[in-house]
Amino acid sequence: MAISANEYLDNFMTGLKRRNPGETEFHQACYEVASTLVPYIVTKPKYIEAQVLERLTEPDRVVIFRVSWEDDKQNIRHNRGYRVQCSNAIGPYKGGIRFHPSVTLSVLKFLAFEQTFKNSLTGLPMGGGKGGADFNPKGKSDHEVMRFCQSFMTELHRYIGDDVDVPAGDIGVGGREIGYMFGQYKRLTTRFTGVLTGKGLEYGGSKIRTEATGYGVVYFAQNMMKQAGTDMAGKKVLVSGSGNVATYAVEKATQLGGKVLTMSDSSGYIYDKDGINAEKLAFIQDLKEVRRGRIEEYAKQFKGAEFHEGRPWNVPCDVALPCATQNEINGAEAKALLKNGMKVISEGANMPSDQDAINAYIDAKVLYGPSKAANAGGVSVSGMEMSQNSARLSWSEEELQKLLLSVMKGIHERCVEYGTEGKYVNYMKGANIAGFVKVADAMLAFGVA
Ligand code: NDP
Ligand code: 2IT
Repeated sequence: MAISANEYLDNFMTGLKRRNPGETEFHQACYEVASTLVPYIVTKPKYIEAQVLERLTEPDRVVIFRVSWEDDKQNIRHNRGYRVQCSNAIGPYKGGIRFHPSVTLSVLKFLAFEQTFKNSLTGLPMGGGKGGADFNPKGKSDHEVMRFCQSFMTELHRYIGDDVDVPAGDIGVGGREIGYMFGQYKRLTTRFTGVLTGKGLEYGGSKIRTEATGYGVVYFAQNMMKQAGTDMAGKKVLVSGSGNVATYAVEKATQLGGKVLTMSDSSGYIYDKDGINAEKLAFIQDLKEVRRGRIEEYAKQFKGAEFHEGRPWNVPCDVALPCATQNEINGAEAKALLKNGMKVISEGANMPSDQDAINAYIDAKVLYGPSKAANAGGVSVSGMEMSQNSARLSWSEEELQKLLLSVMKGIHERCVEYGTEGKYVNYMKGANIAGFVKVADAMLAFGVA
């Protein structure tokens, strides 16, 4: 007799937890995918017999290395560096690098796993990987960051390459860090290739890569809202974070007529009842990117704005765009959002909602755009940066804007195709199944590997 979905899921999770003890973020991400995927694959014996899900949750390889560097006072410092190469079934490993003290193997395994599905959903030929270090860039001088990045790349360069594995930015890694790492790669190998994306425009970067993730998050929300017969105009929007993704999500939501009431950092959030317009956003960008200050300064600068400790999810809104980090919305916060009228959530951060929060959105049947679909605009333009580098060309901004819009529309369509349940679109289910099918079919073509 065929195994039931519940039994399969239980066995799968028991085995996964036994093989990966203590890796709670990795367990969480795998459960989120498996809980929607298993009912689908139990009806498709080819995936079960070939153990595709089991193989996909065991990364192709993980590299862990020491990163030694010298601070400005000539103290010797060291951190732990990683690269998790999850799957190259449909293209070279692709995914960001994160520098944050909370980085662990579990965090990077969850991110690499998610990235594999996300990259598949884009329709572009990219596998999934993620890397990083438990380095804290806060309070470090530019020289310290440069020495750290150079040391990190001195080890990492052996494992990456333009047809092998192409890293990019993530939390704590932006244009400055990519520049230092690309420079070191070039020095070590004498090769000028598209080995990293998110590069400066002077040295092979793509137009709109910086904006792409945040814009894409709003485009995904807009696609969901269009399907439901509404739009962004006049909506009250909450954003968390004040980094790369948050900044351009605020910009695009505002351009489309939304009123953004909040942004945040790890110390708290600002609430501006008048809305964060372009001029105020420019202040935030200078504060965070150039002066590397704290968000509280916003409340001192603009009359009527308030600073609060904690997270912004108790502020009433129509649309929520979490753009900071994983597990930044728990079940109680999700319920508060829903009680206060939230109808749309589009995730900029990776796995910002915990499982209780996701269950609450789906039970309430609101429009829920899960991260692997909603934040795929960034890696999509990274894929376009790779194509431009290979062709030794650079495409116009207009062309790239069109491509980003069409990739986000395509992802939305794939989610609708696999996630429609009567009148409701379960975008999480749609994203997980659509992302899986392409990778799984490629794996089947390779036989046992
Ligand atoms: P940045 O480093 O530019 O910004 C991160 C923001 O999140 C900062 O405001 C930071 O606050 C806040 N933050 C980070 N960690 C925490 C925490 N533990 N608690 C509260 N706030 C926190 O990163 P990005 O904007 O690039 O990334 C944000 C999210 O988007 C991440 O989940 C990332 O994986 C995801 N993402 C990024 C993509 C990209 O292209 N960059 C693509 C797709 C997803 P503070 O300044 O205080 O540290
Ligand atoms: O989570 C992500 O998709 C990213 N950090 C971007 C990855 C990339 O390769 O552009």
